[in-house]
Amino acid sequence: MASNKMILEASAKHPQPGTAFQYGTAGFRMKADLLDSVVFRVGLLAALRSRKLNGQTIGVMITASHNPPVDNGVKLVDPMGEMLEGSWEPHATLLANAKTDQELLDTYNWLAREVKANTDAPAHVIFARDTRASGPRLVECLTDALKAAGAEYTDYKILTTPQLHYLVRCVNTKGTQYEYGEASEEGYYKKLGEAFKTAMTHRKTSGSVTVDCANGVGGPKLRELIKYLPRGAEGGVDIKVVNDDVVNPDILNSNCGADYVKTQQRAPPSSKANPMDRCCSLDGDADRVVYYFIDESNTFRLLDGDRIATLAASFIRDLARGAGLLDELNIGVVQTAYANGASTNFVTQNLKLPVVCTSTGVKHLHHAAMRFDVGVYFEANGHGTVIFSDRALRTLDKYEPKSPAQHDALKILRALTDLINQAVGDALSDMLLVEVILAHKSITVNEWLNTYIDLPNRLVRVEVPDRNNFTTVEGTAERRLASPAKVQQLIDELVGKYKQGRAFARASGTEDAVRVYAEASTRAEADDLASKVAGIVRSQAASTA
Ligand code: G16
Repeated sequence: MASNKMILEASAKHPQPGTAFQYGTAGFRMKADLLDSVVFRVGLLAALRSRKLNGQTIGVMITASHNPPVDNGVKLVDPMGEMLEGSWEPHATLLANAKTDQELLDTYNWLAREVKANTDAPAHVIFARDTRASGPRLVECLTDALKAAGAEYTDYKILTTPQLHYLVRCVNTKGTQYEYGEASEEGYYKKLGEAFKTAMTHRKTSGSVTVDCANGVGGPKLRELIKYLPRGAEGGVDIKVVNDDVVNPDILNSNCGADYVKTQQRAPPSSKANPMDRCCSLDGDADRVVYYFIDESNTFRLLDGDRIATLAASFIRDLARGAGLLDELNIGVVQTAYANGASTNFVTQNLKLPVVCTSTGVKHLHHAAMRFDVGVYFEANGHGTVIFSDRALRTLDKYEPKSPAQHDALKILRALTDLINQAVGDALSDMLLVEVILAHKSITVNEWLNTYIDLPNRLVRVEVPDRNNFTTVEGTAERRLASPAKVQQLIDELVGKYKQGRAFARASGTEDAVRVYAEASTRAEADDLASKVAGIVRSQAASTA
């Protein structure tokens, strides 16, 4: 049972450092040294959230994903494995910013009354962390809070972020009609392994896939997953694991990983891949994946989240048609402003599927995807998944195929609902999905690339004195800036001068920077547009500092 005295005493061990915190794109994220009080307070909130939801299990993940090793972060996972409900984010920010222990306690008790949570009711929390050196210390901050708040908890130690989301969903759906799987790490591997085997019936992958694990948690977890996958000759996949050193935490995300590959538009310097070898990179907590290869003229070719989205949408649409279910299932694609214009055109014009654009952040895409029976959502940076609605699952379950071809298509579709992580974007599951699709379509990475031609694009990170000065216009999916004054007008005037030009700037929610994206008809123009917009951002940031 929680007591005010216990919370006060425990909080005194984790004083607020005088920093202003904000629950951002993916929870709290910053230098790990500053996070003790934040993680403690997130623990209190997790207990409150569980109590509000009648004791359902809430997840807490300690990770800073693609950020450098000195950073860390923490985010909450809701009962179905989705991100914390948006209306609770300000509660997290409020608790994190309480200046003293007494103010924290008062805020906590006020919040409990406000959300109508009984602080004596049962609370259940599970948590995990990535491989960062600061993880164990932050776990202690978390458990101090959970003990003080009287919550029952389970420490799942080191996991990928999507594995924790999976576990949260399994625990909460156990014994219900929505039962998701066995609530253990092994259960996760078994579920993916079996679904992959079914989806690969009578198919073979061609060549191997080299997986760069960003020297993060994805490395050891992928090695474990491989044990549950069929071998090459039995419809398996030959996976070469690289950059999987988690002994030295300082090399996490360093010159490798999905974020490096996407932003630098090059393979990790350590890569030993030969031309045309199929490669992919995970990020530090294995919730993003991008594919790439070096072509015969030694040019780097990226197959990012947009490419995975178009590949998955086209495959699922074809399967739905093959099963005789295309008219029954409302399939759609969700992207963000970072999606290459050519990918959006491909989906609407070639695949004839609807596209929705949302703000950056998985939570926004996930919610938009839930409005479809089959919602394919990916951010260009490789974050995404495909979600099947209850109606879609019931349709697939009840449908009686009318021919052997329909039977085969239906079997694959059903397997995909298990292979694809329904809770959140999952690099390991997405990678297996891509391998399945390439095997079914019998295409190489080069043929995948040639499905359509990307508009040349450039992503630039601009460091500014205060990124909070950059706010976007509501309802524009972060494609237009509201402040600093005039900056959007300057960008518009510039963009008009470039053929097929498009550019936008927005404050990052995970790093202290403004991101600039630009695309245009040629590489030189895209680079030029990006650097000029970055120049506008820099000068406006300086004049408002
Ligand atoms: C997080 C979010 C993603 C987002 C990325 C970058 O990814 O989960 O949705 O795209 O940050 O966000 P921003 O541009 O706001 O910094 P991750 O993989 O770092 O957790």
